[in-house]
Amino acid sequence: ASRLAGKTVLITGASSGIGRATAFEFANASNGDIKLILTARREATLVSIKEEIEKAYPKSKVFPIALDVSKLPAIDAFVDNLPEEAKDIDVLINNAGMVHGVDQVGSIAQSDIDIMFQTNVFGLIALTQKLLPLFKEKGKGDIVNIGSIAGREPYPGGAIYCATKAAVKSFTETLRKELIATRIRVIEVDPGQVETEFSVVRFRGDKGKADAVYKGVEPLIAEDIAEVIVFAVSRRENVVIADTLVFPSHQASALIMHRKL
Ligand code: NDP
Ligand code: 8X3
Repeated sequence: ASRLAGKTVLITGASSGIGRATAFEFANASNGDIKLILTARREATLVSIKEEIEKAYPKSKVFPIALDVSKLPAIDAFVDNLPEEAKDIDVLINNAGMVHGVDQVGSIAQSDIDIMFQTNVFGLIALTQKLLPLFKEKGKGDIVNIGSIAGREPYPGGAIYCATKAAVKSFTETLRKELIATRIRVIEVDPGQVETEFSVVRFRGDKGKADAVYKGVEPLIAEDIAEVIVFAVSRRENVVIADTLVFPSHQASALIMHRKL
């Protein structure tokens, strides 16, 4: 049987991009023998993903539940009110994240700073803290945090986003060290360039600007990262894929890209 058999997986930011693809990849890799709790702000989108997954994998059970991770009190309520059959979470995928703008220091709107930190850092920390007692009680569990090349190599125009991802990296490494005596695995996956709604959100819906990011390059697709996440979670219990940096072949750092124009 698959190492994923019967697991309950909670994915944040499952309405789009990497989170959505990860939901499908878990269903696929477990041959549907899985429970998926899918969260994001867009509940209707989650409901249609649930329908699609349960149709393709009739054994699977998907719980689409609205959660805005930037609203910290909502995180407590969300976990406390999980349906009984979804409470016993084995895997937490902290994927929800976003960027706003390319403004340089001195002209970054405070509201953008707040929303990036609240979503990418405070939400991730709060949800992790909320689920940790459960994992400790079970003596095992997987926590997968989605960082970024941006957390390793900050770039002009990315001060806040890069700082949020550096914070994720630091938090993740601390957690792994603190949990050394347990079977709780702390895993970080750092993508390079992936074409999702990420750039559309960065440029506040300006599709032209978002498309320009991927002009002349072949970015990763969300499924590429989903495969890495599911690979890491489906290793033997004693194997921790601690840290992974994933680029498309044209990319070698945050800013070094080979563009065919
Ligand atoms: P998408 O914009 O396609 O997906 C982001 C997801 O996060 C959506 O499902 C969105 O759902 C959710 N989200 C955003 N804000 C919130 C919130 N406040 N509460 C709950 N959910 C939220 O982008 P990606 O799939 O690319 O991004 C996923 C992760 O990957 C992010 O952490 C991002 O930083 C990281 N990443 C992306 C890279 C890329 O190049 N694309 C590279 C490196 C890292 P909804 O809007 O419904 O709430
Ligand atoms: C997203 C990658 O380089 O656009 O995390 O910040 S980058």
